[in-house]
Amino acid sequence: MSMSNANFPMDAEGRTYHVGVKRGELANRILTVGDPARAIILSRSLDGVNLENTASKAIPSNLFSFASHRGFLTITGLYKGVPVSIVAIGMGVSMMDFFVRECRAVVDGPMIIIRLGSCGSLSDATVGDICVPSGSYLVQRNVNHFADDVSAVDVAMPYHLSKVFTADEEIAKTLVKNMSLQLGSDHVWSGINATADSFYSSQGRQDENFVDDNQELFTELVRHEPRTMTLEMETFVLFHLAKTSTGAPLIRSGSSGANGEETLRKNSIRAGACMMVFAQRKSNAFIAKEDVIRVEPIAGKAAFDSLIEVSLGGVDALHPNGGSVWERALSAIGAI
Ligand code: R1P
Ligand code: URA
Repeated sequence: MSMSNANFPMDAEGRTYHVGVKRGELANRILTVGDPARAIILSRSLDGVNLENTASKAIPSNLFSFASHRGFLTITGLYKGVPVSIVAIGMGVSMMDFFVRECRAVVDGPMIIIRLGSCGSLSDATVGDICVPSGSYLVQRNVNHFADDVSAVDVAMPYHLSKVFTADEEIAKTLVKNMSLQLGSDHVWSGINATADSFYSSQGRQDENFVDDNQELFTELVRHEPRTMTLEMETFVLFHLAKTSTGAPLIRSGSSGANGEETLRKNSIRAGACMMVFAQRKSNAFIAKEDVIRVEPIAGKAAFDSLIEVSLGGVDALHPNGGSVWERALSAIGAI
């Protein structure tokens, strides 16, 4: 694969280096998940899928899909007549950074990105419940704390806790409403998420094979942010990049680069998240497979309903349908 532009590598076809997507393959509305198997399950809720002829682990043949050499899986189709994409990104903050930046680079106009992930619960939310964060902070292991020559400040802080970056308020409200309709409001929780840079030490898991100094981490998290509800590994980066996103260039005008670009308002990305509780960290319970199978598709429908309910402005502001992978499906339903 030959790439040009060391600053933002793309191949001759215009595919990005890691996610592997190019213009016209990604919709302005994206649902992102960690697990590729979850992406495939959710894709079964998209329009025109023939469930009888689709093996349970297969991507429905009427949908566009692309699996990148770095483990990202993109699936695009229509949901209730609206173009949407599902992107599975794997795990961790770097994967979220690759995903948001590379997707932003190939889509014209404003974007909505919702993450449907799994998490650990520090609140009373139990396994199988859904948590919708109104904001997220980052928990980072302070590696200097574990060095031989530690300063007083390093000793004091084995983990760094960032400020809270907020979800889009309308998206969060819409997610709570739609999740409550699907699962009952008793099973839907609001609060603040903590995104950790590891599944183990930075989420307070005890491991005798390593010195982690994390016995007091839960207490520290609640002291830092009393509304702390969940722990997972990506949402902070999504909210942070949405907050720092600039106005989206509309490349269809034929111009590129700083001169002559039409730009939309700042913060061209609106972001929200919802997580299924897989681990109850207070009781130490872990979700049963049957509960994952039950909750995933229902939560997926509520997330898709939310993704299309929030307005992104007129179609003129969105990525052009012409030449896109969803053009034929829109034309088949007479929408263009
Ligand atoms: C860890 O098991 C993974 O599960 C959570 C965490 O954020 C991390 O990626 O989310 P996903 O189920 O979406 O991957
Ligand atoms: N994902 C996480 O990151 N943590 C958990 O405890 C469960 C799922």
